[in-house]
Amino acid sequence: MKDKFYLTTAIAYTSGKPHIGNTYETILSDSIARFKRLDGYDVFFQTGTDEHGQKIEEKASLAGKTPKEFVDGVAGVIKDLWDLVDVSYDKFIRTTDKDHELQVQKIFNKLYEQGDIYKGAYSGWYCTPCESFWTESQLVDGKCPDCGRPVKQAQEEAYFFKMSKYADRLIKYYDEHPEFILPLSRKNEMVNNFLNPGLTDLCVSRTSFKWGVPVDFDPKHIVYVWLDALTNYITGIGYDVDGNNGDLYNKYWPADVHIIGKDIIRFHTIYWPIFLMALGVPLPKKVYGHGWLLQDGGKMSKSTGNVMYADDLVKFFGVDAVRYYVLSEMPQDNDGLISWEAIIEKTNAELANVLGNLVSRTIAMSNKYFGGVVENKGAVEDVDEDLKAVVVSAYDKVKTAIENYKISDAISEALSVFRRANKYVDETAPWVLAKDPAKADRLKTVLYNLSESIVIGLSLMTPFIPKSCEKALKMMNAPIRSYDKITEFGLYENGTKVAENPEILFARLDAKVVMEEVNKMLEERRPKEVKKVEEVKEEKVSKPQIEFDDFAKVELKVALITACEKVAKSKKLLKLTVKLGEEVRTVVSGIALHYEPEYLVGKKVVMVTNLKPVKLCGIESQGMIVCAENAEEKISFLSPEWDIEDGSDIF
Ligand code: ME8
Repeated sequence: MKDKFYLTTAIAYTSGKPHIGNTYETILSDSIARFKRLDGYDVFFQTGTDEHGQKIEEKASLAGKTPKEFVDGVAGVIKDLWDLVDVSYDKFIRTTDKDHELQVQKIFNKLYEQGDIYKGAYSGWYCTPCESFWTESQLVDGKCPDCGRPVKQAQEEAYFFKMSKYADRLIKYYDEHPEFILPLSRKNEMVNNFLNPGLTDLCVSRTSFKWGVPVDFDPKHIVYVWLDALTNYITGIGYDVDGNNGDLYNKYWPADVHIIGKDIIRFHTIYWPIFLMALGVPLPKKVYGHGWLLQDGGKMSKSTGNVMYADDLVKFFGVDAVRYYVLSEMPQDNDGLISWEAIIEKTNAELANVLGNLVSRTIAMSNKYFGGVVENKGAVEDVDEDLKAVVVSAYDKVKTAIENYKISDAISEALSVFRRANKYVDETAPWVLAKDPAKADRLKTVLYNLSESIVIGLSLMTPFIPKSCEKALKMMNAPIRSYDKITEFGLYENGTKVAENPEILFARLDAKVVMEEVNKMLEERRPKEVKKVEEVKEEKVSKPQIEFDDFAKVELKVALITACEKVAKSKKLLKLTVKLGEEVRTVVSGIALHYEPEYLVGKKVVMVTNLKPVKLCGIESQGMIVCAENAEEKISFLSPEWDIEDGSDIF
């Protein structure tokens, strides 16, 4: 019987369209799933969407939709995107699936009944008209930061999970399973920063919003989104709290690996195992926290601008060039970089020049010299042995790299087959052999060895770039090589006829031409151009020096723009709603000639928060958005370089 392999991705938030970083994770998981299937495992691959919570409730309301309408739309977008990049999942779970929601309620009940969850109180400063809790530091002059009215000390009931009860068991589990957390450095981080200082009980219910799974015996409480989301890994395959588990669960649990990003390792290696221990369910075998795909050196986030999306990239480069780039550029335990230029360079250097070129010239030579028929005429030379040695040893190297979650190494091992074969073309110089009729058999053997190397190389590349490999194997007129025979050389059927008119697998890209198109697309999405100002600008005079204390009077914070509209009576003004942590304010800003309102929603900007409020066109502006202006009077707001929380101080 085949060994089973159950792998999962994190489930994506349905707060908006996933960027290429989120998409990387599903491509990464997909390439592992595909390799394992080819390697003889009985694989189950689950992905899906995380659809509850306050943020999604807010986004839906901003979009004028019910939360369910909103998440249905975004889940559809996510599914389409995963399909576009050829993610071969077996199950797509949504946390709004009824069977999942039911199990979440039952899990909460069970944990409550056995005493792991208890009812307690959450205390803080309460503003009655706003129905909001604030911490001491959030108050402005001791008053509600939203409406400025007095606040009072209040307590609100909430449910808590007894995390500390399980801390020792978890540390023991880590020690007994050194392979549980990958990369290893993360384990120490979890132990030193969270477990050793002692776990505090976790608040596992909320009453401040409605969009979630209600606690069934106390429905004004909504189950904490992480408790809801994490359980997808078992509910998706048919876990049942009452013991009526489905066949998939019985077969596939525990998961062999949860693949997630580095930012959510704590939830997966502390909360999740503890919830499972409390439920009496075996723990997953491994949690792999991959690095981040960074754009222009900064973290990519749905809420900051300038984000790359897989569908745009696919439009320019095709799906496999995108898969290939992200997989080969991400190291195992570090972050990776992505840019349009780097994708062009890599596609040309590796996919076009090494892989595509070998396939096309080998097929072209077979057609030119032998009417497309490939035959092995034996008579092995040293150079053939050398080629074979590299080709037949590639599988073990790819496999070892995959098993250690070193996917970029696995790709470069697979590519090494094509590199070696290209070198073999130079070494054997088929065009010279072709000139001498006495060397026809040798030329046949050379082309056979190349064809066989190509089939093995394509079979190893299939998990990473499946469609192109399928296409190329068709051109070679050969099936994918089964992995249990992939270390043998010489199975390419003698007398096979290759395609007469092979397609170009990866066309060489002209960076200048592609970048012009890319910039045109990006420019169209950017805010409106401001007309160039013809008159010469007054020379700017530097301002006089100030003391630090003068500067310190200005309070600057990171603000998230949650809504934006034109001010009816003005051409220049936009009315923005901004969020500063728990606080929400209205700001009127003179940037309407430079930005479309829709473009600004979701952006994080720098805001002066202690300017005296002023009324502009009848609207009270409670702060100022800071902008930069160039010599042509083009204006740009300023954003943090990575996705720092709104409300953060700037100094
Ligand atoms: O975290 N590069 O969802 P999410 C690589 N719903 N990976 C990235 C990334 C980047 N730039 N940005 C994000 C959530 N990710 C939760 C998960 S699981 C029970 C709940 C990764 O849509 C991120 O680390 O914000 C996460 O693993 C995945 O994308 C989905 O992120």
